[in-house]
Amino acid sequence: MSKSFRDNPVLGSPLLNRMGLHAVRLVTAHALNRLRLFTLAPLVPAEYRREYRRNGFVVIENFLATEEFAALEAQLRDCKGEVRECIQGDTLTHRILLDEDNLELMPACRALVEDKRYERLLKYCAARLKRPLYYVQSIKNGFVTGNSDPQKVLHSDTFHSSMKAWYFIDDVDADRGPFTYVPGSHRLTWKRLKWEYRRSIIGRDLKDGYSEKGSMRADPEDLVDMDLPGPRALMVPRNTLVVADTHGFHCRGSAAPGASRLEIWAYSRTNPFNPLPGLGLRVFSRIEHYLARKYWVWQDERAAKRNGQSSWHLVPTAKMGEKPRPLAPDASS
Ligand SMILES: O=C(O)CCC(=O)C(=O)O
Ligand SMILES: [Fe+2]
Repeated sequence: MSKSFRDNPVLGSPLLNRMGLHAVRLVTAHALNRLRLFTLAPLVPAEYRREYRRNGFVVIENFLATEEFAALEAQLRDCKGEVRECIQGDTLTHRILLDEDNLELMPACRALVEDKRYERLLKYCAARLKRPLYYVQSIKNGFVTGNSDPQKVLHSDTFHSSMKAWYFIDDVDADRGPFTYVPGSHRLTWKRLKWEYRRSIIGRDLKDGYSEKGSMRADPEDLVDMDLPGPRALMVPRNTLVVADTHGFHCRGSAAPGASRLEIWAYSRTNPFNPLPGLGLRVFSRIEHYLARKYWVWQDERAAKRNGQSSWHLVPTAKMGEKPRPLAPDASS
């Protein structure tokens, strides 16, 4: 769904936003999300629904039995499949799309994504019945020389609810950039609505690189303005599942250079103006995977013509488990 104030002259119009365009989009999207969540309530036990509605995230430790976790970990430490890399500041993200071919190569991953508890919780939190996209993901902090990682600044991904989930294979302590969330910041309170309204009027002129594209950054004063508590870093042991509504303010915590985090990452975003949760047909996922791969190849070809590399470029599979090399002496400056 279109969200950029800068690139969309209608959504970015100061006049229309002064008249309430952004605010109306927010209120409508939130009301319809509540309706879809209500429809999907039977999928998930009441305690998780309450936690998600109250905080905007759910944390489940010891998600898999010890032997299941061990099998999954062994498979992920020796990953198969095509790895794509994205460089953001000094941080690398490596991802393997878990489509049918890769699930065939990694049956322990299939066992997780077909685990009904996992699938139903993610679908409920996404308020959508279509399967989320699943990836093996490794976040490698300070593996390259660059500016700071933009994911480490507190932000809301978009104006409406969307679901992301992390099933951690590594212990996530303070050094490994723990997922960090402002509890309750997914709710559309009157103060949040006023903050969003004011921001939307100047949205297209904001210059932090993200807010103007519709992913609002928030600093500590903004949180005070919205009566929100401080961010909570979710330092959790391996074998923990975290599911979050990334409309709420969140970021990746700061990390020690060279620290990495391995996880199964899932993502689902819906049309926020659709009142229905849709269908869960597998064929939709197959089409989505096919289109994603085509898109990446098209981006590779375009980048090659400029003698560059696409933002999600291919790297050898062995890079997934790679340890950091010593950085250049100026890397930390
Ligand atoms: O990796 C993380 O902990 C959070 C990154 C983030 O902001 C996102 O995936 O939307
Ligand atoms: Fe985010």
